[in-house]
Amino acid sequence: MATLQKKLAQQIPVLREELKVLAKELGEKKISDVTVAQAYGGMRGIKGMICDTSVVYPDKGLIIRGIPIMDLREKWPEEIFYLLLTGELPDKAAFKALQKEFAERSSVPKYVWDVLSAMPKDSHPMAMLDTAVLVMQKESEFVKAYNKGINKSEYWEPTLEDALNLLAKLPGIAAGVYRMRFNKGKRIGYKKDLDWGANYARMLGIPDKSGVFAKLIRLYLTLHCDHEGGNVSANTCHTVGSALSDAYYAVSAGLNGLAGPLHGLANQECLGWILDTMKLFKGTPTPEQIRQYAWDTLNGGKVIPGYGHAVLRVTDPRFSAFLAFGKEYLPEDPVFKTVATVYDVVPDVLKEHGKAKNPWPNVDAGSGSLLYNFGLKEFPYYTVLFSVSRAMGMLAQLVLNRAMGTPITRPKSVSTQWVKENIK
Ligand code: AMX
Repeated sequence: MATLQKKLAQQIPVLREELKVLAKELGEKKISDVTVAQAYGGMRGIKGMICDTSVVYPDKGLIIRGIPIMDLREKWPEEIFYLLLTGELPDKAAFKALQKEFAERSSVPKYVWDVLSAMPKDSHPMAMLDTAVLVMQKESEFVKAYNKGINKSEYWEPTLEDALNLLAKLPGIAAGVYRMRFNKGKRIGYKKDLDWGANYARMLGIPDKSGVFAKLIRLYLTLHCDHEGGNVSANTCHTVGSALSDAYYAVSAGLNGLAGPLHGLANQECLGWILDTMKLFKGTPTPEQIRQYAWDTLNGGKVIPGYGHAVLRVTDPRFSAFLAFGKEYLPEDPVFKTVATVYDVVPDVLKEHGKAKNPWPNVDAGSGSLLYNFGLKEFPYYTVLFSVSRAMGMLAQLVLNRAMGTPITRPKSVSTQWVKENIK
């Protein structure tokens, strides 16, 4: 099988032809109607963009290029990035080639550390990560090629270069943020003969004699990689990228969205919620105590983090994958046990409460408890881990959109006055 670059070079002309035919034959057909409620309600459910890397079905969860995420949980993140971009899993040679690409591009410019060191010591780790990505914008190969007047049909090639450069550096930057922000001592360098995920685990500096923590990090990176095109981070990255802003601008913008508590920050909030129950009830809480705490949360006008979803209407399979990992490797851990009990109790509470359309857990409900067990206890950091993974999806979408020549995003807004006058 061909390397990622060669594979895409073969696929892209075919894809373009397909799109030309589709646009000609189906261009005038409708795929969605929009209600006033949807226009006021975060555009929920409106089909208004194309994303080929993955699909989220309300009753099945995440499907990557036709493969349910549960069937991919043993795959390594490098394989997932190849799959997101090409629709195929790499063979051994292509997989190794991609791993080598990441290793060769992994060195982080010194100025990144200088900028991060100058930030306030209490900066949020996500603010540090986003700043690091943005400050590397000057490295963009896309910008260099664009300024030289590259043909539009070739935009995807330097965008892929940017994607590979950025992904290769992200584990080092993210681990550096961890060590700097939480006073863990000197940074640990990228080991070129290790895979991308194990490198990240190693550079964090968490002791891992058994290799299970590296397994967890690989799983984490695999499970969070993408969630179709309309979620806040992917959609933001896409919108910014559609102005031909480069990958650094676009991914940094997407990550700023991921940093919100209703999106990626939920994992930090989830573990906080779990630990609060344990503190309140002085140990592993009983189902009844959790029920009481869940009601207190709801009656206090707050959401139960890790539960609910804009699209999903079943237990998120990514949560199930983490639950299975926990049951295999740390079934007796009190925090993990609490997560499992919360799963037994909270859906019924949310059903009874009657507001959330989806009472089931999402990906963020359990991941923190596993990290916590391995000693990664600084939960403001958890969204950074999510980010390293989600960058794969954002970047794969960006490369494909460049290849398809997707135009600048510009939906039409209407005013409340317009609604009053025109909708009867
Ligand atoms: N706890 C309490 N109330 C909830 C709830 C929860 N977990 N999930 C939804 N609701 C409430 C909403 O706040 C909303 O209340 P309102 O009418 O007073 O505004 C009502 O139920 C209807 O919301 P919805 O249509 O079911 O959800 P949504 O599409 O508007 O929002 C989400 C989806 C994820 C933001 C929401 O479920 C939520 O806030 N969950 C908790 C935070 C969380 O886990 N976020 C992570 C999502 C996954 C991710 O991106 N990482």
